[in-house]
Amino acid sequence: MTLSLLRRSLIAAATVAATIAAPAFAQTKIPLRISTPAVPDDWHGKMWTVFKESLDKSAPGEFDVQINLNASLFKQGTEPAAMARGNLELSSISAFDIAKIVPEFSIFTAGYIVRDPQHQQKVFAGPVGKEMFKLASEKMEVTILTPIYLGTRQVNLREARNVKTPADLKGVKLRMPGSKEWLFLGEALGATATPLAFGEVYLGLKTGTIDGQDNPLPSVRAAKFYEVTKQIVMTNHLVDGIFIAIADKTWKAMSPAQQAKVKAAADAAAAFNNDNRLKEEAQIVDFFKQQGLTVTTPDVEAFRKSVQAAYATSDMAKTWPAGMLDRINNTK
Ligand code: KDO
Repeated sequence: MTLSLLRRSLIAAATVAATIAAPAFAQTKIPLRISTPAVPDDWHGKMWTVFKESLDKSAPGEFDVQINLNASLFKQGTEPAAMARGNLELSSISAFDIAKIVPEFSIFTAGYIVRDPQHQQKVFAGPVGKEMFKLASEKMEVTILTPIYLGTRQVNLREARNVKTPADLKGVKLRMPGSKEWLFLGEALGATATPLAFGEVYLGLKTGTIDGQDNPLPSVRAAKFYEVTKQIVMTNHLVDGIFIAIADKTWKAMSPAQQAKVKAAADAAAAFNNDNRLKEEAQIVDFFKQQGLTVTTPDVEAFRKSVQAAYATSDMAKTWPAGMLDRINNTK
């Protein structure tokens, strides 16, 4: 065999070996399936693109981020169960979802406890948040990566009416998401709470199967509920939060470096949502007025008193950790 022939056969043999061995070395991407009821135009829908872009940059080729909006993969509220079963890796779960399994968490579903977005931020970032997130993580097989400000919930009605106090909502079929904690909030506002998934609210308002719904105003805009309603009542009844959570099985299988990158991506997504949502909330009322809606201010103190009394005497409040309400109230 000549020298060049020998070289060529060696190269050929090496190529075959490399081809055979390749699959063993090929890096398998970690799938990160996301499911959320958020609509594409809402900030907590758009934030997942920020999450994906952040990971694609910090960990190229390591993760396969799959974003499913509009509850297209899992129904609203079923995400924690899907995560525990291993069918879903990530979601933004609500305090209401958590409260179903961790009753103590229902303190964050109660109206007029968290005062404003800054208060929420301080509560979640401080010892109260740390304790409560740990409790949720332990009982739910998920890890809470970061809290998100969903916005301050307002009442949005199909037909305009004079609403000053909870008594003025008597008989109003107010759509709420379908869990007992949500329905409690709707009833505490004085309305007849009617369960319905977020994706069905637009049609419900259009056809009149419901008289109204409650949501933060950026979501009222993004989901176009203003097209089928006539009034917004600025009750400010719940400074709402959701939480980017990841299935424990996925989280624990990651290296510390991967965990740090996923956490940083979740923080970037949260910051994007929070900044944009706060900015939009500060000037969105004009948008609704331009759309022909009336925006009214009720007697918020009357709502606060009545809603707080409903919670104080509820069975739900008995599940709140001792002293927790005072600790939240005293967070400045
Ligand atoms: C809703 O169904 O009203 C709600 O605002 C509840 C939240 O917890 C959250 O699920 C949200 O919908 C969706 O993300 C859609 O914006």
